[in-house]
Formats: sequence, C-alpha cells, structure tokens
Amino acid sequence: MSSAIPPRAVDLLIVGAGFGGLCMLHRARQRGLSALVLESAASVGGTWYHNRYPGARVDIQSMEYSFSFSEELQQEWRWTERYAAQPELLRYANHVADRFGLRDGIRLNARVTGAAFDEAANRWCVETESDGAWSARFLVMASGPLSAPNVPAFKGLESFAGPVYHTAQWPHEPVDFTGLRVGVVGTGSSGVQAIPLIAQQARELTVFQRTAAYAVPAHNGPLDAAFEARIKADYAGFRERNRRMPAGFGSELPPNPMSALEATPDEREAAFEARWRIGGFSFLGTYRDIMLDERANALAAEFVRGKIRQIVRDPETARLLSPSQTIGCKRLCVDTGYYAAYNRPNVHLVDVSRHPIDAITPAGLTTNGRSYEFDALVLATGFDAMTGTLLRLDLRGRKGLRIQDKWRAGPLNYLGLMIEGFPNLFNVAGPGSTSAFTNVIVSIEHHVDWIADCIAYLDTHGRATIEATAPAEAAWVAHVTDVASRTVYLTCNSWYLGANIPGKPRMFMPLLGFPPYADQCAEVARHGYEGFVLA
Ligand code: NA7
Repeated sequence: MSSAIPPRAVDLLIVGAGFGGLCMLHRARQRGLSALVLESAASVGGTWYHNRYPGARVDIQSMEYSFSFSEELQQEWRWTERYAAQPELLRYANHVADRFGLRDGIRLNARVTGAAFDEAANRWCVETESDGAWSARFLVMASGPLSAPNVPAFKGLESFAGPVYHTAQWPHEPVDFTGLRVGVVGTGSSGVQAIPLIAQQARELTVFQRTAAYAVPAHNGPLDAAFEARIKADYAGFRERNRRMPAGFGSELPPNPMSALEATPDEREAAFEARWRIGGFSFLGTYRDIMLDERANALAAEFVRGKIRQIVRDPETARLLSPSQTIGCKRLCVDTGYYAAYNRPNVHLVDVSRHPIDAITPAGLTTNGRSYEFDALVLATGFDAMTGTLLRLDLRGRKGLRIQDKWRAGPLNYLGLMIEGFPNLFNVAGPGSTSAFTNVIVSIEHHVDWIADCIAYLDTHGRATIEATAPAEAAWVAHVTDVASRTVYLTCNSWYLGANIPGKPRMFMPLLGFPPYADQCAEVARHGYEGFVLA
C-alpha cells in the first residue's frame, strides 16, 4: 500500500457512517478515544442513505428500531408511523449525528479501499480512494452486513437501452415510471416493497421471479399515540424486555409456547389468522416450533399459500406466487399490498425458476425462448451479504494475510467480532454474530459496547493487541452452524448461507439467539477474553 500523504493518526478508525458507525463514534468519544469515521457516501445513514427505492421501509417497528443508548434521544424523537419509511429513517440518522455532535468526526466521500496491519507499530494503515491514508490502533468495520449490492452477471446487461436501477443504489432524485414499461428482477424484501408502488406508476410492470416469496402484511399506519406514550413511560424497561427476546425485539407479542402440531386445525387457523391480522414477523411466533420443525413450518406455510389464493384472483398467478420452500428460511418479507398488486391488469409475472434469464437485450430480456420488452429495468437482486463488503477491500492482516485468502472457505471469525490474523480489527454486525437475525440496532449497540469495553480492558492491562485464536474461531463457526442445524434454516438457498451468490462458499453466517450470544460475549470478556491472545 502506498500513499503520497503520510497517514494521519487516531486511536480508532471506523468504516461506515450508518447506524453502526454513528453509535461506535459516539461511544468511543465518550470513552475518551480519538475516533474518526470514514464514509464513502456524501452523507450519513448507511442502508437508509442508499436504499431509496419506492416503498423502502423498516420491517421492525419504529419504536424498537432506534437507539436505546440515550434516554433523552428516545424520549424526544417522534416516529410518525408504525414502520418508518426510508426518508424518516434517514432523518433519524442525521438527527443522531447532529444531536451528539458527531459530524466533525466523520469524513464523507472517503471510500476505504484497503487496510493493512503494520506488525512493527501494531497499527492499522487505512487507505481511501481520495482522502489519503489514515492510521489507527483499532479498526472497526461498521460497513454493514447488507451493503455490497449484488448485480447478477447477466449477459448483455450493459446493452440495455434504458435506465437500470439497483434497489440498493437508487438515485437521489425521484424516479418517475409514469407511462413506462418496467421490468423488475427479484422478489425478496426489496422487490416485495417496491413492486406495489412501481405498479401504481408504470404503464406495464413485468416481474421476473426466481423464487416466490412469503410475505406477511405490515398493517402499517400512523404510530398510535397511546402506544407511544406507554412505551415512553418506561422505555428502558421496554428495551430490556426486547433484549431478552430471541431476536432482540417483539416482547409485546412473544412467541406462543405451544407446538403447532398439538393444536387442532380450527385452533391453528384461528391462531394464524390472529397473527396475520397483527402483521409483521410475529407471524412466525404463532407457534414455538415453526422455525424448528418442518412439519410445524409446513402448516404455517400452507396458511400463507391459502392467503395468496384468496388475495390473487388469477389462479395461475396465485400458483406461481405460492412459495414451496420452508417459510422464514429465506427472510420473511413484510409487505403492503404485494400479492394484491398482481390483480392489477398492468402487472405481469414471469417465472424464471426453471428457465433463467438468458440475456438482457437493448429492448428488455430473453428467457425460455421468449423476449420481454420494457423501458426501465429494476434489479431488486439483493446483496453479497455479510462478507461482500470486506471481500471487496484490499484488507491485509499479519504477514500480509489477505482477507480473500483467510475467508476462502467462508468467513472464519470468533464471536462474530474478530478474525484470527487481523489483530485489533473488530467487525460490527458481521458474520458469526446475531445481526441478521435481530433488530440490528440491538446487535449494533451490543457490539459497540463490547468493543469499547475490550479497548478499555487492553488499556488498563497494558496490552497493545487482541487477536482471536484459530481454535476459538473453528469452534465458533461450528457452533453457528450447529445452532442453525437445529432449525429449518438450512433447508433453502438463502443469503444467510451465501447461496444467492454464484461460487460463494456455503457457510451459515448469522447466529440465532441474541440473549445467549450476548451472555457468551460477556462471559468471554469476564474471563479475560478467553479464546483471544492479548499481547
Ligand atoms: P434478497 O432477499 O436477496 O432478494 C433478491 C431477489 O433477487 C431474490 O428474489 C432472488 O431470487 C432474486 N435474484 C437474484 N439473482 C437473480 C438472478 N440472477 N435471476 C433472477 N433472480 C435473481 O435481496 P433484498 O434486497 O430483497 O433483501 C435483502 C435483505 O435486505 C432482506 O433480507 C432484509 O434483511 C433487508 P432467489 O431467491 O435467489 O432465487
């Protein structure tokens, strides 16, 4: 690595000014560390800066999807909707940056291209595209688990005559599809959110679906003032109850402790219907074993397929929209009018599950010997999740070890926080942690606190570095897979497994169960950072 300008030095460099980076910067400053955030974008907000597609919205309730670290912040901020939309979430990120005076610690338009660990100095040297080099004792990757967009290598993509929009790289100026024929590829969470709104604008909308999605209604609406007041009367208690939930949220409606297999068909129908009416992820908690037992899962899945048949008028379209995989195995979608959008005469569904998209052409695309024409193309094709962002960097640990070599067979890590061979590098909400299976803000705050405590421990014990050991890493990765293998999560081709990216090694990356994970991380720290080498 080389740079014309000598590196400028701080204690802690943080990559990314999304919720993770903002939280880390604030905590580091509270602990008296000099810290700096390097952010590639022109402003803060991370996910909510980039994902501006129509309908982009959080699917954890707003009162939960927010920081808990400041009582003043959580009291003063007012969400307008049960599930906040992208512009409001972006305003929240900006408010946090202003409220805590963080902006002078954030370098915008500073895209990190790589980082190398200098073993003689025990420091990280971080290179940016156009902001020179920086050096720090500690490097925190708060670059997000879903931040490397996946653009499939479609033959002829560059030949398309009209505009191509990826949901995760949406333009900042409004996109108007009025009067246009639009093609959408992808029916995961992003496609499911965008399709109903694009359908309202476009002259014709053709959706190319490889895997049908399960979507449960959000029943979004204005935030109920009485609910807000009740939560704010004891926000700390509400946060604490949520932290004790398996996914760090949902304490208001915990999973039913009954097995779906013990209920009668009528009881089941009533129970599924009740949760369907409430909406959101709580549907998967209708019974305790939906994500544990394929027979229980099949009952929930069939209930949703029944809903699709009720909502979608054309039986053939309903059949194509009906997923066959286990429900929840790919992330459950939370929707507003998704299935009903297919009742519109201008919306068409093309199944590409058995015959993939052959090529993008100047006028549209071809699949299964047919051509489809459209004026604009939307790729709702997701992310190279959990590892893509780090693997796109020139990241080198001890002895020049490249992250691409270290992670050749999958993202080895310990506690989801550190990587052997990469001392003093912390990962926020990365593989091996509960991030993707939780209200990610709960996971972020947990990681940020653990990292800040770890740095304080090193300082009080006169240690320069901390590094995961290889045996601890191997055991951890096995543990993550073992936990998943006791569930239905290994039964489908999800991004949790890396299965959405051709050639990506299959390793189950996120960990299920926030409370035991948080306890385990605390235990490791209490025992002087077992599984790490401190030097
Ligand atoms: P997802 O959930 O990964 O969805 C991507 C969609 O794009 C999904 O339907 C894919 O089908 C489809 N896809 C991807 N590549 C292709 C190709 N080559 N051909 C046809 N279809 C393709 O991404 P999202 O952005 O919707 O959501 C990601 C996460 O963000 C979400 O889980 C939340 O955590 C927030 P597939 O299912 O792979 O067959």
